[in-house]
Amino acid sequence: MKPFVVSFKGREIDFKGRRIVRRYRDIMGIFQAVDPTLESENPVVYEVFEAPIPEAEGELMFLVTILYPGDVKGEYFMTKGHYHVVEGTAEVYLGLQGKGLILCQTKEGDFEAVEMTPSSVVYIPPYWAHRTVNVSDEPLVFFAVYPAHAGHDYETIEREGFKKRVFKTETGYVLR
Ligand code: M6P
Ligand code: ZN
Repeated sequence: MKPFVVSFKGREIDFKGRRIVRRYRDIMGIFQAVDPTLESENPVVYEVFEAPIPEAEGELMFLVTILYPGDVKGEYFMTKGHYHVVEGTAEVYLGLQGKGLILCQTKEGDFEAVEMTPSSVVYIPPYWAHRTVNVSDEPLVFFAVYPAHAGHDYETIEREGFKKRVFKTETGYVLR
C-alpha cells in the first residue's frame, strides 16, 4: 500500500472503503422499547464510512461515523456497541459535529460515560467496550481510529448490554 490522503467536507464523505448503514430495524433490539412508527419508516440510525485498510496487525483503521439525532420512546439513538475481539486494543475518537456520550465498560463491571463535542478527543483504553449515544438534536459526526486487526465483538454486548441507558429529559439527558 502507498501513502494516501482522503478528505471530506460536512457529510459528503468518500473514504473509498466500506460504507456500513444501520437502519432502525437492523438494531431495534438494542433499545428498551419498540417504536412502531420507526419500525414502519425504518430510518437510518447511523452510517460508517471506512477507509480501505487491510485488517492486519500494524495497520490502523480509520473511519467517520454519522449518528443521526432521534430517540426510541425517549431513549436516544445509539450504536450497537462492541468489545474488540483482540481485547488489548484501544481506540481514539475525535468529535466533529454534535454532542455525544460514549458509554464504556469492562467485563469486570467498571462503567464510565464521557462526553464528546467538536474537537474533543476521547481515548478508549484496551478492554473497554464502547457505545456512542447522540444526545444532541443534530447529526453526531466523529472520526475514529483503531488497530485494524482489532475486530468487533458484538455478541457480548447483545448478551449482557451496557450498565446504563441514556434518556431524553426536558433539561438534557439522564443515565438510568
Ligand atoms: C465507531 C468505531 C467503529 C464502529 C462504529 C459503529 O466509529 O468504533 O469501529 O463500527 O463506531 O459502532 P458499532 O460497530 O458498535 O455499531
Ligand atoms: Zn471499537
